[in-house]
Amino acid sequence: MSDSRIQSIRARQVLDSRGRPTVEVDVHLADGSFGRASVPSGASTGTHEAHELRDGGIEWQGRGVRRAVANVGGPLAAAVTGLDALAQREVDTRLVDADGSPRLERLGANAVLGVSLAVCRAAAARQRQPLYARIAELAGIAEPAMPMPMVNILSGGLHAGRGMDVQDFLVVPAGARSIEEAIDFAGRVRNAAVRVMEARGLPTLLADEGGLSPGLATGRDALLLLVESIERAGLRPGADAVIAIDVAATALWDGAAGAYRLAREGRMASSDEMIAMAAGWADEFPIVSIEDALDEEDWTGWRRLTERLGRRLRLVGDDLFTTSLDRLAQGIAQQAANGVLVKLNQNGTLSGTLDVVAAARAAGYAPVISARSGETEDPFIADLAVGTAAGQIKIGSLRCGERLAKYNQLLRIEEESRAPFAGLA
Ligand code: 2PG
Ligand code: MG
Repeated sequence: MSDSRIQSIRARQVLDSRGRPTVEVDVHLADGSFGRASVPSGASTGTHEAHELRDGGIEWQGRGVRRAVANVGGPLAAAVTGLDALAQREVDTRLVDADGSPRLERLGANAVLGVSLAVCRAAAARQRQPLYARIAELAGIAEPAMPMPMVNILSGGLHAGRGMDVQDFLVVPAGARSIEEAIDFAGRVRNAAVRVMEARGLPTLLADEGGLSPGLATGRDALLLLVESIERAGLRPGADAVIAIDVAATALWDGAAGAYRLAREGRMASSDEMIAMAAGWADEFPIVSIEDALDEEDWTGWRRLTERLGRRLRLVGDDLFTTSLDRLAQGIAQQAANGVLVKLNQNGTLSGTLDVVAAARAAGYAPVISARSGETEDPFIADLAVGTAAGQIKIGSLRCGERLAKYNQLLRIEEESRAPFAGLA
């Protein structure tokens, strides 16, 4: 036991994929084992997410994380130095208690999460275990499994200068039999989309997650383009490849107007009209999952949406649940949604995140492990998806080093582990 004690913790400010500061943490154990982790950051964020502590002021346009870094080296290190790194839950509880606020406002969820993840890596190193195996142990998962990726092809919303109202159109390589084949299928679709867009004179510049942003006026237009791209890739829509959507509707909600603003379409939509739009897409296209079809506080709408489409589609709550046990429990009680997006930094600790995955599973809500639009080269979520056998992962497009770091880690895990490929459950 004594060798796995946490001996030292230090943090630094590094940059994420948007060139914005974020927290990186190094943890050393008494036996010399080492773990490092860095923290992602969202753009389309939910109100109830754990708090990202930023410095304000002039430097780094107010986005510096020097205070979070100082909190790691100060109060957080003081709270957990000397603890056994193998006792992840105790470590996480002490971190949360050291902060003492409900959403980690005081010391920052970015500070807390960095320590939580780096401790897990150090513990895995100490046990000479792959990270996914360590996570599986913590999650009580006997059989880790490779997740089905949903891969961003077309971007809009806050990830692409609001060039389209809907944030993400993703391809799910449903017919693939391995991660490798899934990535191949998705890459073919992405390249076909480039060819289709070039032929139409549409711009093919990259959005924040490496997707393409054709700036089309309606969701239907984007779906037509995506289906055409699947066909051009030599794949069968509905069989080899199906479609997922993240509407990110919280970013469309106009509180003053009491309606959703579809700016590119030039109209406002009520909650029922948003539901009708989603139902229309699902009737016409091979869609398997829709995330955040409605605003984070539109509970009545979410209940109606789930009643209407919940038997046909995965209805995933991102801003709705913010990887919070309380919010998820509220959703389960109201039968709102039937899937939950899982983002470590919305929650703030690894243990807290594992609790959300477990609660989702117990209620029949599908967990989807997700990256943020602002990421680092840390591939932690690849191991998280395998270790929890979550079934699905959302990383972004097949571009940009911070995305590829995760896809590449999945390829490595597929090679070295015997974890079966989940397929599309
Ligand atoms: C989302 C994520 C990832 P962000 O909305 O699901 O695509 O975006 O990190 O900006 O919240
Ligand atoms: Mg989302």
